[in-house]
Amino acid sequence: MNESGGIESRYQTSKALLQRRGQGHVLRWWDELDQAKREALLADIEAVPWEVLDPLIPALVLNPKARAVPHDLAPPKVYPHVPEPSQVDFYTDSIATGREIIRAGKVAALTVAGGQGSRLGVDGPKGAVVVTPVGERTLFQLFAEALAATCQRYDTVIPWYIMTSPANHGQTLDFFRAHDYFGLPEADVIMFTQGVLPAMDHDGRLLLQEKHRLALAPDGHGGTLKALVAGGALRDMQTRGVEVISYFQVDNPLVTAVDPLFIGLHAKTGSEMSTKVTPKADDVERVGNVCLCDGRVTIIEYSDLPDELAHARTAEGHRKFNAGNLAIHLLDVAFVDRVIAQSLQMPFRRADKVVPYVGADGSVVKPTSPNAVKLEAFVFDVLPLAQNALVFEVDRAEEFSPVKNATGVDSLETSQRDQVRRACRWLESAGVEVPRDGNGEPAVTVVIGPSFALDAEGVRTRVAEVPRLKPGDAIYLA
Ligand code: UD2
Repeated sequence: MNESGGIESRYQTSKALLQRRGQGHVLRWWDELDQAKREALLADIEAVPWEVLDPLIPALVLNPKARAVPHDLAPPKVYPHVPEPSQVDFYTDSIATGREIIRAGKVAALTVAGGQGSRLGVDGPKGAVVVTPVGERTLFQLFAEALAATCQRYDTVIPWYIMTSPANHGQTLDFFRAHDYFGLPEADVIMFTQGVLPAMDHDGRLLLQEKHRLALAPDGHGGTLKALVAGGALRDMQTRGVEVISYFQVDNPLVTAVDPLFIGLHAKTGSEMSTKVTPKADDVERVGNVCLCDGRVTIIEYSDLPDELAHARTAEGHRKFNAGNLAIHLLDVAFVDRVIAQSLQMPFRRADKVVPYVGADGSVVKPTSPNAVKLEAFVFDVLPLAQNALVFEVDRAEEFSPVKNATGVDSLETSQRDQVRRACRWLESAGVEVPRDGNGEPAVTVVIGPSFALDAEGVRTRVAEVPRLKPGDAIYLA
């Protein structure tokens, strides 16, 4: 069959498939498209996972029902940040176990970086945004420095898997190449792309972002597991002997990328998937709520938790659902393999978004209010399937200050403030005098890069290299 015959039969197949679904409008500009654009549009149409999408359109787009919140929610068992006296030995043993696991090369790092940094107003990969108030460090470089320092500390290799989306994969790859992978071996930085789903209008009709392109969106960080398998990354982990994945989001510069205590607790309790939490800042903080439902660790996103539960108090007057999800997880490779092998259909959620689209007259419409539905899966939805899921509480000031919004909460400003606060706490714990203002805030802008120290302990071993600090100093310790 010649080329045009090939594309003609593909066109007829797609046309029939679309018309059966009331989506014939997707091909309305076909006659004016050149060969390359026809090819591109057919490729988009043929890549749509209709077996996933078909049931979701009526369920989530046409007749959306409020997600049923389990009625029998209870707070989870939480391993405290500071061990109870009876737990001290267990924690000490766990740190040693975690270090052995890291040293044995059984840990991989995984960063989910496929989201569209729309809230930050960033064009391009969020990981390429400079987030330190001094030292010009991007998120990706901070993680790269942390992984390099961890590999050096434990004399091991920690492969780093980075999930991108089709929209930012090329830019992410170019960014790492331009920076020579920040000194990491290129073979140990493995990028893989997550799946996409078409955006739709409220009538379930697929939107075109251009006359020859569907409006496509990443399928949520829940797409990580399927993408790990589909792209061969999980197989690569198994080939390397990796047993546990240290999962974190691209937006949190304070994260401990590879945490021996967390890994040790996870291993010693036989957990298949573990998650870090911190006490919520307020009843309705925009984080997931880690709960128990039918005895299974479950995360209920803030947007799905009824107000009466968000404001619920215990008999002692404490917030009942207080374990805020930090999106810092550990997943056993064997668990991911089992879940995907069971071809688990991740539950999808509806997200109402503003999506530009090609209007009836062929021009691009840029709505000012949500006009479209995107469908995304959440990785934490597999937590209930994990045996012995462990919930570990950490100190927010030490591990969590994401850069999500242009201003306000979880912004560049709050994250830079928290980077400096943490650095100054670490310096003072090492006996360094830190000038502070009348409010007790640091009067210096100091950030401690992972290549200088990964924690307060690391600062104590290098305190001789810290210059005397004067008010107004701006120093990045590298
Ligand atoms: C997430 C959690 C929230 C809390 C918070 C901590 C969800 C739904 N909510 O809120 O409970 O833990 O983080 O900061 O997880 N991403 C992809 N591909 C996608 C979508 C997202 O890689 O298709 C990445 C994205 O790059 C970002 C992270 O996932 O690093 C979270 O993205 P989000 O904006 O969906 O979730 P957020 O930040 O509202």
